[in-house]
Amino acid sequence: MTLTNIPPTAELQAIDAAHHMHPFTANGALGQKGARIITRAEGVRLTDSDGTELIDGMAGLWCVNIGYGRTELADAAARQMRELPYYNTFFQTSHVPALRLAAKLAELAPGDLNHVFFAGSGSEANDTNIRMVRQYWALKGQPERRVIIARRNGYHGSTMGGGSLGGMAAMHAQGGLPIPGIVHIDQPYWYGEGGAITPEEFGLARARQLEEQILALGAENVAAFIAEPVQGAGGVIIPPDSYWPEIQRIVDTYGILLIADEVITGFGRLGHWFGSQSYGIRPHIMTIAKGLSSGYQPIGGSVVCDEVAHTIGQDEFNHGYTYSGHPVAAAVALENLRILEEENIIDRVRTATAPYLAQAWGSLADHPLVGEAVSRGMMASLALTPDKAARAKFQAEPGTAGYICREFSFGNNLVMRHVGDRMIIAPPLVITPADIDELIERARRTLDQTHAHLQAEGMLKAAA
Ligand code: PXG
Repeated sequence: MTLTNIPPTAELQAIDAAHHMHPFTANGALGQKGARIITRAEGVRLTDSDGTELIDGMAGLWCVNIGYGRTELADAAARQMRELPYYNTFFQTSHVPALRLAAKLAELAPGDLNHVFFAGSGSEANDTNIRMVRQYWALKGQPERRVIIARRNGYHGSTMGGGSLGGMAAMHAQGGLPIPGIVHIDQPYWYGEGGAITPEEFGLARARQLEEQILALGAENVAAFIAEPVQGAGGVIIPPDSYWPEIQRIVDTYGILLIADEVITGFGRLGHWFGSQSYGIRPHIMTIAKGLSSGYQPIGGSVVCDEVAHTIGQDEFNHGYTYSGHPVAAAVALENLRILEEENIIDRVRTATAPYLAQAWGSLADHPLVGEAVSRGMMASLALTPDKAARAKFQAEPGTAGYICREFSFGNNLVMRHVGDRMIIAPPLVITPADIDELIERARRTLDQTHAHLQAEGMLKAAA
């Protein structure tokens, strides 16, 4: 079935500009330019209102893990809407999709992460986490353990809580963030911040900032540490191998809770069900969203270990959302998990697709504009640079070259994002080697065009 009678693009853009406020957007400027309007999608490809087809290198917003067009999920939603479109899980009631999804997640999650508190999004789930870890310590008789340590350039959502946990300076600059009781340490970004030391030394040094921060605050005041196994929105920052084992040692030593924000890294993106498994870490809580439903329905949650869940269960936890465990979203998530499992999509990522992507994406490192080209699972990034050997930044304001590159990429019908001057992709997990070849071909053409443009404009200059 297709949607028919879509008005001309200019008309849609005018309506959009007049009434629709876009997230993370200067809406005035977008209104002048006009948004690209996506009308359909199938597999790894999007179609816009002009009928142009694009490769979606970002899986929507890091979420469409099983790809577009899986009608089984539409059928699951329709079935559930007919049977029970909504009911809540407050006030001593439950329903079948939510309890089944909680049980399925307990089965898939590592260790004793056997309990799920549902939310409508990753941001909401992280807000839940802030309240849950503080309530946990209060119930343990240590109410002064309130501080949550997070990281600069981490991303944990856009609510007051999520945006505060995140370490995005541009977000903190607006609206009074961060809320009290959250402190940030530096990120394990060797390429950008590692200077002359080796990645392994740098990974240890950045992990030890956690220990220094715990000691500075007093361990008796620290509730938890939260981090993404691999930073996504921060630019696909892959930590050195030394980083996570040292973090695990530190949280174990000081008995603080570890929250792994798996919103992007969950559900196969790193070749295991969860990124924590890829890195061998043992979180007490995992934040989930995005790939849980492959983005077909908005749903997120906190997957919680026995100790924390049993403690929280000793008293009323005064927290929850109208749509916690929404039956339609839960039914769609269950169908998504069935497809991921039965079609061995995650095994294929680990054994075939991710190695193929690593090799193909890695080949871009020979480009004169590329300082590094790295990947982990189905997340990949490259650094644009005016001087490869020096890992130099551009003289132009950060993000200028990245934005130019992004514009060429869209022109080549490839959705590739920029974060500052890093270019990033995280395609659907079902992308084939042939699609990857096409993606890389478009990315290389994009880099050539960007390089020529920067050269012509005299912008291939390193910052002093
Ligand atoms: N944690 C992580 C690790 C995320 O990546 C969230 C929490 C928040 O999830 P919700 O569902 O509330 O959006 C995210 C979301 C970007 C971008 O620019 C990334 C996200 C959201 C919007 C934009 O890469 N990640």
